[in-house]
Amino acid sequence: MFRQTPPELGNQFDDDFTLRSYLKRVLPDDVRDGIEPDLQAMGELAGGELYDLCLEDRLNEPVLINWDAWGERVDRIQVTEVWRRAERIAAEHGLIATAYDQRHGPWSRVHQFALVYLFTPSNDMYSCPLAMTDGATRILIDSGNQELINRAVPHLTSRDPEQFWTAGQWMTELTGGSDVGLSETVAAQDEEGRWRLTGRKWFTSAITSQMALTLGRPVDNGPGGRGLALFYVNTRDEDGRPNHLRVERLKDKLGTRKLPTAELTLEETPAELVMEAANGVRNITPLLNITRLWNSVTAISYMRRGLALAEDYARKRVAFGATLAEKPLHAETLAEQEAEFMAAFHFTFAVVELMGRVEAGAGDETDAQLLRLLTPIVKLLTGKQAMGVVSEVIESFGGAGYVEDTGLPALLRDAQVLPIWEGTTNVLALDTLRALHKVGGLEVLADRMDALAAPIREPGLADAARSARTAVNHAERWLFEAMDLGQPAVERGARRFAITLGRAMEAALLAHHAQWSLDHEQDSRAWAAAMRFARHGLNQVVDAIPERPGMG
Ligand code: MFK
Repeated sequence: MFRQTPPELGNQFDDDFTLRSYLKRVLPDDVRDGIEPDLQAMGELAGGELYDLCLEDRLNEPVLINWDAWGERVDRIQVTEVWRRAERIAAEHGLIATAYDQRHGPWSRVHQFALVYLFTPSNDMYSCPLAMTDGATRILIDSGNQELINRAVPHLTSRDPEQFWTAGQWMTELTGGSDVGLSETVAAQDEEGRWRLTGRKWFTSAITSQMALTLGRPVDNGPGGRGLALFYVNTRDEDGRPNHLRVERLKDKLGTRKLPTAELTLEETPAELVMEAANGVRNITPLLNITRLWNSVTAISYMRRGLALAEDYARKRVAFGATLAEKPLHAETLAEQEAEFMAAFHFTFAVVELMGRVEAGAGDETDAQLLRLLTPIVKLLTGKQAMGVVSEVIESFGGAGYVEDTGLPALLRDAQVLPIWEGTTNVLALDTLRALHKVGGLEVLADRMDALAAPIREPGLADAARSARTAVNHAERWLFEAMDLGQPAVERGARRFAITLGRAMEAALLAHHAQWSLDHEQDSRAWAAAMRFARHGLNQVVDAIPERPGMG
């Protein structure tokens, strides 16, 4: 009887040409030798034990237990088996610690995010609490609040599973998901001078964490983001009970169903100011910028996972007299997706490198400018690319991709969150304009692209790099013309503008890497991807449409 052969995964580090080739280009030999065993171990877990566990555990979901058997309100969340395993792995493999112990100086972020990239598609979105933990660690360290630093940072950066904490980030309220300045949670000081928060948080992931950073409005403050303040909260009291808060229910979401996302009521929850009693939105943005980069790493990791499965399947599945891999149109369809993935990969890790340099104090002013400008762009672009690639991956399996017990549909459902949380595509397109207004960076971007193009000799790659540069010039011209037409014209074009800058940067980085790979590895895979990617359309900018039609 005919049976279909399921797709299989091997060691996800060994099998990942894109990651290995990239690390070979950018890392000093001693750093690469130092981190490869770590990545190999994570690649083994991700393609083996953890992947199998995700498939076995497919039907389990977290459960909220509000009451214990004896009438005590406990609001405990029972997480899945994968999450319990992932928590230990995260600590032991230093998924947060790696960024902060700085063993490899400016390369520490590359090390950390290579681990995250391998781990994420096999951890049922446990990377969500990790992302917030990373962001919270950064904020606490930079806050200079020594008491909070001493209390929490050793836990957040611990490699011991018994000591390791995660941190939640509770921002979203009924009044505002994107417009955080509308938050209504009230912060008032009790007779002892202790801050207490009262309000509702409407969409709080990482509710299993030991601590959270959240926003509240001190009673005497005005409206908007400036009137909010950033607070630290212990989620449990000394007896392990919910700390003056109720977990009302878990969200019934389209995807990320293994990730418990809750509605919370804060009932005079004890809280501590992290910094000043104002400017909460500004003060929480370093956390957002870190979780946005985690989002991009998650996006490329999902693309890579989908393609690893689709490519393996294509080598085995026979239809119309040959394997799918031997069918020119099937192979071309996957190669097109591979090109999107590789471009997204190089863009994401270029931003990771910037973050690493800036945090280690090894970067200059232009690195900081570029990091601010490119963070919203890489998040919005890779989120969209993940949706496109994963959807094609599902289709490449035919009907099997649409059937739940293959485990494939969950990839698509989960990917749909990537353009939504941590700032939707439009919010981030507007943030790109905000970043340009605040720190500039277009000139620096153009200079970096020229530097990337300089060593390119292969004519096809040189063309790709030229198209990328032309797209940036066009985007810049458009911006000045739209500004003359007024703010609505600028905002209407913001998404196309940001996507154009992002795709141009992707093309430039991929072409640069492809030349290196031809020269140093005699490998043409990146070249083929760069050639395809440049044909996919870099320039999305269109002329602004005036408010009214011209007459006569
Ligand atoms: C596994 C993958 C990892 C993912 C984990 C996912 C967890 C999912 C849970 C969530 O979804 S949590 C909720 C996520 N929510 C958001 O991301 C909010 C999206 N909205 C925005 O980002 C808005 O742009 C924003 C709230 C920031 C707008 O608010 P305002 O009050 O209109 O901001 P405003 O006045 O423009 O900026 C306030 C200050 O912050 C300004 O500085 P100044 O006070 O000095 O002038 C801004 O320049 C600064 N700022 C804003 N965004 C910034 C920033 N600074 C640096 N970086 C940024 N991104």
